[in-house]
Formats: sequence, structure tokens, C-alpha cells
Amino acid sequence: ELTKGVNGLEKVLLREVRGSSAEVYLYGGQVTSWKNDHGEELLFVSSKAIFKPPKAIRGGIPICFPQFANRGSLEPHGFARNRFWSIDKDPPPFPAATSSRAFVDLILKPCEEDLKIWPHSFEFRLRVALSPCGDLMLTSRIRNTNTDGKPFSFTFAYHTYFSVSDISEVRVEGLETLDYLENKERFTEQGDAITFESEVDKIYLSTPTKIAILDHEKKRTFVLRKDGLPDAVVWNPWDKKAKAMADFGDEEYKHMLCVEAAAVEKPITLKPGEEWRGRQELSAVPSSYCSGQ
Ligand code: TA6
Repeated sequence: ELTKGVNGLEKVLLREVRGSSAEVYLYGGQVTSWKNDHGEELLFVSSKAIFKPPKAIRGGIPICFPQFANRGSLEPHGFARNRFWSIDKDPPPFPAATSSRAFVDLILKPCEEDLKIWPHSFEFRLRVALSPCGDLMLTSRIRNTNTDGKPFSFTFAYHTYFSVSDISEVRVEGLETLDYLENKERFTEQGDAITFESEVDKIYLSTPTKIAILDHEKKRTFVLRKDGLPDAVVWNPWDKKAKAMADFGDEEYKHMLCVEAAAVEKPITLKPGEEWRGRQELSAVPSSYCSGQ
């Protein structure tokens, strides 16, 4: 269902029969809400988020394409999150994976301005879907539609902001002992779950398909499953950086954590006609099923 959101920006509401729901703004192709069947909001959107182009909406799931962070000549995180996407009325057949009935297909193609800063033709199709049990599934299909025979390379991330009750009581499992990049230097993570006492901004490399984010107070575990996205970025700005962001509350770092399915270390290269797929599935389960899994 297409409706008007903040500042009149259009958004699509998705509702699953058992009560879970999601919202996707056409601006940025950005999910800004994912609620479970009790109506609890599972994603973080800053109370100071500016729903006004060209600023990206602070929270939900920004799409970082064709560049992650400042790893290239474009603005940080590329331009897909700063553009208006369209509803894709006749998407090519999607992989059977989504058994969902609650979904929307969006499409982004470069405008003249984009082609000046990133001279490549592409079709970026994004499907946002809710599974019957309320999991949130994002599937990106990016095709090189260059007619000049030129390949292109890009980096990518689903910059997911999870809502947590208290960052100092959150653990991340699945990234132990992995190598990670921090300020462009390479380190190796220690052997047990990641906890948070200060700013974290790390790009974990060649990570497993499943990562768990445990929220102790809520007795809830987010499970992030990914495919086609080898890396995972973990980010919490903490107090100093939080104060420096105009569209982020000074205390809000306590109630969010970004864990981002990404392809950063090795850019993805597509020849004309080739298509890449990157998927992430998020579920929120009572922690009793998940600890130690
Ligand atoms: O994903 C982590 C990161 O690259 C951080 O370095 C921080 O810059 C964050 O993204 C937010 O970026 P943004 O451009 O949305 O303010």
C-alpha cells in the first residue's frame, strides 16, 4: 500500500497476515520500519532523522551503493540512498526464495547527474519482503546495462540500524577470531563474542552467513543471514561521534547498533549483461532459542 510518510515522502506499507509489518520509503529505497507481530519496532530510526532530500534518512536500512563509505571518489556510501526509487511493476521473475505475499519491488536506474559522477548504466532491483513468520528479507539484483562493453565495479552494504535496549548489554556472535579492517588497517578479532564499551567501526572480512545480535534486556536475538555479501560492518558511534551528528540524538547511541551485510574488501565487478545478487534476511527470536547456537 503506497502512502505519504514524513514530509509527504512516499512510502510503501507491508503487512503480513500474522501482524508483522514493514515500511519502505521510495526515497533511498530505504526500509525505515520492521515490526514484529506484537507491533514492536525492531529497527532504529533517529528521532532527529531528516526526511528531506538530499540528506539520507538516519536509520532503518540505508542502501550503500555503488560505494561503501569513502572507499572511492563518490560521496560517502554512494548515491542510491539519496535518490527516488520507483515501484517496479513488471520485475523479471524472482528466485523462488521468497514465499512471501507481503513484498514490494523497487527499481533504481542512474539519472543524467549520476552518469556524470559514475559513468555506468545499471538496473538495481530491490525486493523487500516479509516472510509468513515476520522475517524481513531484502534481495538486491544489480545488472550492468552498459552498451559500451565496459564492466564496472562497486562496493555495497545494507547499512542496517538495529534497535537495542542498551548497547552495553548487547553481544554479537559469529565474528570471533575473524580479521577486520579498522581505519584501513588489518587486525584479528579476539576469541569471544563482541561487546561494546566505546566507539566501534570495524569491517569484518569473509564472515559466516549467519551473525547473531543478542539484546540481553529484551531477551531477544536478531539473526542476520546473508548471501553474496562476504563482509560485515559493525558500527556504533558512541558519545563523541553521536554529539557530532546533527541528525542523531546525543544519547541515541545507547539504543542502536549497525551490523551491515556488505561487500567491501573485494569490490564486485560486472561485465555488461551480468547480474549480481545480494540478500539479507533478518529475524528476531526470543534469546532462549539462540544463545549458544
Ligand atoms: O558503516 C559505518 C560507517 O561507514 C561509519 O564510518 C559512519 O560513517 C557510518 O557509516 C555512518 O555514515 P553516514 O554517511 O550515514 O553518516
